[in-house]
Amino acid sequence: MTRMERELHHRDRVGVQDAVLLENYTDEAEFIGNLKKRFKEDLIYTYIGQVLISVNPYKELNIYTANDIKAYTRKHFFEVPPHIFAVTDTAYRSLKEENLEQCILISGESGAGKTEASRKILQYIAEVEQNGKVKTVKNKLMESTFLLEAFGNAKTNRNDNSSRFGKYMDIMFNFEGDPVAGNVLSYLLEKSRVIRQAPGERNFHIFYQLLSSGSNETLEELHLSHKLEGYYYLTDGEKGKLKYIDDHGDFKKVKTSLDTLEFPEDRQKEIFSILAAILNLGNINFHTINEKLKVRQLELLETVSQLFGCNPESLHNALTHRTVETTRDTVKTPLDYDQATYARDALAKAAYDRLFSWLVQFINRALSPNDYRKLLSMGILDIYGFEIFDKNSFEQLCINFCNEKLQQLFIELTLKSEQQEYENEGIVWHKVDYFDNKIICDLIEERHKGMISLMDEECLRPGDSSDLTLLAKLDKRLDSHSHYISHKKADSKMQKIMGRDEFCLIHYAGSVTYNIQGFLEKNQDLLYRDLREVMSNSTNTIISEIFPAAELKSKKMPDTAITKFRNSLNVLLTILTEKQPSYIRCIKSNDNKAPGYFDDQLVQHQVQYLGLMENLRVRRAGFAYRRIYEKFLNRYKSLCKNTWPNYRGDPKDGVHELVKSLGYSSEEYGLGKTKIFIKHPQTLFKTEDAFQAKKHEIAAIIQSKWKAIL
Ligand code: AD9
Ligand code: MG
Repeated sequence: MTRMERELHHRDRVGVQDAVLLENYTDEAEFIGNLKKRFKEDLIYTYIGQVLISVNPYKELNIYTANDIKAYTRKHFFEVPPHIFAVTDTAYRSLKEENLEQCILISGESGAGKTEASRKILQYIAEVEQNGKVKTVKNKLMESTFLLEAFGNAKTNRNDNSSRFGKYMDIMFNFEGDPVAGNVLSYLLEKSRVIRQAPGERNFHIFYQLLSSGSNETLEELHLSHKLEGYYYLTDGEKGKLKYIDDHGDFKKVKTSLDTLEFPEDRQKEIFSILAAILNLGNINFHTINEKLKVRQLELLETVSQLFGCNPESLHNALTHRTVETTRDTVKTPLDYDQATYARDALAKAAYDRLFSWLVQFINRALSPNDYRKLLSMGILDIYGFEIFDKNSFEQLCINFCNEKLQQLFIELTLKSEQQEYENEGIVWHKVDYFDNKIICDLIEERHKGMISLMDEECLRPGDSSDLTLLAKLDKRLDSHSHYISHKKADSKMQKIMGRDEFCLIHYAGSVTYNIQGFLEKNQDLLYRDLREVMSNSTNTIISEIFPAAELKSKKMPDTAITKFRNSLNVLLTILTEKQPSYIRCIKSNDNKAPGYFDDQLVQHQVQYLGLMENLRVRRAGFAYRRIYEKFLNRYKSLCKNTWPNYRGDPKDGVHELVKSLGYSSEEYGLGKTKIFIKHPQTLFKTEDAFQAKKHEIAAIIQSKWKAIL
């Protein structure tokens, strides 16, 4: 059976592997029907050209074995069924053979399968080249992702293992193509989770792992007990243990990771001590004695101080007072109950957030290259997906803004660049319209006018600024923007569900209503100087490192949280645009984590906002496949007597000869400056089939000749 016949034979049952092959390619229902058909057969991967679509199966599939890895190694992209290994292998070959730096960009909403996808990529890289020398680096890469997930992931109402930080991991290869080093950049950890969780959600995994698995002795040393309900910072959300999360087993894995990454034993102790300090700190309360605010549980204060490695009196003082420096002198003012509670929580958040950054730095040292010869890198971007909860806050705005920026990058790199390539190569084609979400990115980040500027202005304004004055400002200044809906501007139906302290943004992925409460505080991200000072004198070496004394001397106002985030995102985008991108678009199959269930409506929504139909139209309107002349000629030269066995002229002319003899019609292909463009994949398949037949023919001839000689 030829490839074409096989293709047709299977099509009824398993759909088409590349949506470019769909007859009614503009028909969304047919596109989704194809995904569904494949999903029902456990075929979760489908292409749009080079872009991989992955639909979360919510069950373990037996498709990631060592044999599968072998099956995808050194294969042409279109010769094997769609798979994340095919994308990884193609990127890896391009890095190794063409010396091009790569990045793999994984997008999709929360729970769609991004983190799982990034693990599979790493698995492939770790196994594809078996070289004993680099085994330790590979182990370290795998272990570091596990460790970061323990500290940076949590159960949310969307995903039991939701990434609460953005992660960009560079894997660096030497000239032989072996992974020899790595580097991780982390983005904005959702630190408010340390002190509070929404109903049904959990704090970061590591707290539960520590409590459920440390031996009694270790827990005693850390002044902890197994009882989750004993900790104020753990009681807001999901109560107790979850059957389907193995905290006990995971803790052992965390220990293994720490050992593999060579965290010294005393550093490990310090890490756990900080975690224990945070849990105990959350239980501290305040009361007033003789009109003075004091910590209610002095014994607990002793414990926390011991765990943080700081002086109890100083900590007591710093939790209940604030020193303000004016131009002339310093004034120490007592805090009221709310301010002290705020200070306590701010300390817990800062300690955890800075500990996380410290871990990333330590991991980077463990993964750093041994020598400084030129290395090529492959970056994997796995960030938190687009989120819509019943109640959305500052954190969701940051996460969704990040997703807007990535969608913008996708548009830049695939839709715009596709046009650019035709222009560069001098190929005629018809432009396709698509929704460009730049308008929403601008609404958020435009200098002086966008939300970020307005938020920062309100944070820095002395006097009576509050969340509500910020909301009033946003409502007034952004009133005319088509993607900003204030309570006043909303229609009557929407007004009923929208609070007066809310605003709504029409994101590329859907409308999200944000509650303004806490925006200013979270953006300002203030930790009183007194607490930073106490921490900087700590005997816990990690604590004194992450609260450096030098920070206290700086007179410069630190950037706000969202400004820091925007700046680091823009740096990331610059890094990404300099690399060869591959795209994985993850789709969530249903909202209930149900294995094998395909919710048509939910998928349709994602197909729409991910712009997959536009992606497909652009792909079809243009040319589905393109190849550099030399490569095309090299592979198929045996199919034409004028180019076989060697063609000595200009490769472009050779390709022209070749396609003429193959009988390509003139609308079927275009000859650019450096590449041949082929309109329909079927044409290339036919050529590939002819090539395979020819190969066998040639092999048979050679074999019979050998036989004759022998
Ligand atoms: V978030 O934005 O970090 O909240 P992700 O990262 O997109 O989200 P994740 O990869 O964590 O989602 O996937 C969620 C769950 O779906 C996993 O815990 C698995 O149970 C399940 N999943 C995802 N991809 C696969 C897969 N290829 N095979 C089997 C999968 N299960
Ligand atoms: Mg994730």
